[in-house]
Amino acid sequence: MGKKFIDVGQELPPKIRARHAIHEVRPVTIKENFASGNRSCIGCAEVLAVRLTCKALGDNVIIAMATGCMEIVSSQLPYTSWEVPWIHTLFENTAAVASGIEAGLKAMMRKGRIPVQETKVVAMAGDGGTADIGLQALSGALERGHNFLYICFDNEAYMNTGIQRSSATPYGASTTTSPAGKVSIGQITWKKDMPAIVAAHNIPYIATACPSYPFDLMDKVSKAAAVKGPAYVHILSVCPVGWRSPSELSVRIGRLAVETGIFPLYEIENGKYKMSLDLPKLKPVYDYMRLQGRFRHLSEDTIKQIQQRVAEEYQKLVAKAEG
Ligand SMILES: Cc1ncc(C[n+]2csc(CCOP(=O)(O)OP(=O)(O)O)c2C)c(N)n1
Ligand SMILES: [Mg+2]
Repeated sequence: MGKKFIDVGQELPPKIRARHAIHEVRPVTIKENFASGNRSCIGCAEVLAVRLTCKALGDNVIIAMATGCMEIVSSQLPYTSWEVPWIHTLFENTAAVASGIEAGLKAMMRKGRIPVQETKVVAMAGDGGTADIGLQALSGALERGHNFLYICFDNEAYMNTGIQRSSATPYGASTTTSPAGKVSIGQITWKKDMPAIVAAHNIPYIATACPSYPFDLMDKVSKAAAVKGPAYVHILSVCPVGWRSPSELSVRIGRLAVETGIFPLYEIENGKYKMSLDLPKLKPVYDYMRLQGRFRHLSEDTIKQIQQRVAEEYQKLVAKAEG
């Protein structure tokens, strides 16, 4: 609960007023709005990301969620993990549904049918739902300038349907539809740069995050939710099943993704890039890749090629932040 969620003319309970006074910037709720007892896999970093996200969002939200792992694990009838209003959407229309909810709320407030309030509409989807099938709905919603937050939980493949590649799967990763073997190294395309695509829409706020850096993640979600207009947060979510990694290493692997420069943490605020961490020297990508079975087959040469690309992309990003 925080400033941005306060209803106009509505008196807050004293406890929340006190908390609000302390947390001017990051009004994180202590309540769990994503309940435990869901069906996520052991070591799932995505469910951790959703939990942290919900803490940062507070109570006054409406969530539209695409089909994908998080919807599957949280909404098996007759149970639900959601303590806030939540609607399941299709793969292709999450951002369109969020747009409709936001426009509907606005119209109802204008007509005096509901009190004026700052309910935040949040769309959530996986990498398949964002970078592939839901891309046009997302682009449309960003371009129309809806007041909503879109969060991509990126586990780098279509995981709930059996580890099929998406356009966010990294180069060289073996998946069931890009299997490594005699004729292929696995995924032969480079990961689609979703934050850059979103940045091309010139929206006020974009950030990347990872649950291995929980406070950074919550700060960014909280900041994004406070934006008046479209905001986008892209969250890398380690998937031990799909990445063939030990479940107890998910947090460490997420940290390595950041420390190697493979998944840099940064923000773009009104067009201005800002790196979230000062990393004087990147760790070798091998440190990250060796812990994951999906890269096990890669040759030294391919890893070198990936290392070079990662270093180049990271430098480009740092140059944008410095420029
Ligand atoms: C148009 C359409 N195609 C295919 C499916 C089947 N489907 C449901 S979820 C899913 C994969 C989701 O991948 P992603 O968005 O990355 O989420 P994850 O499961 O990895 O969390 C697929 C292919 C569908 N529901 N709708
Ligand atoms: Mg996915």
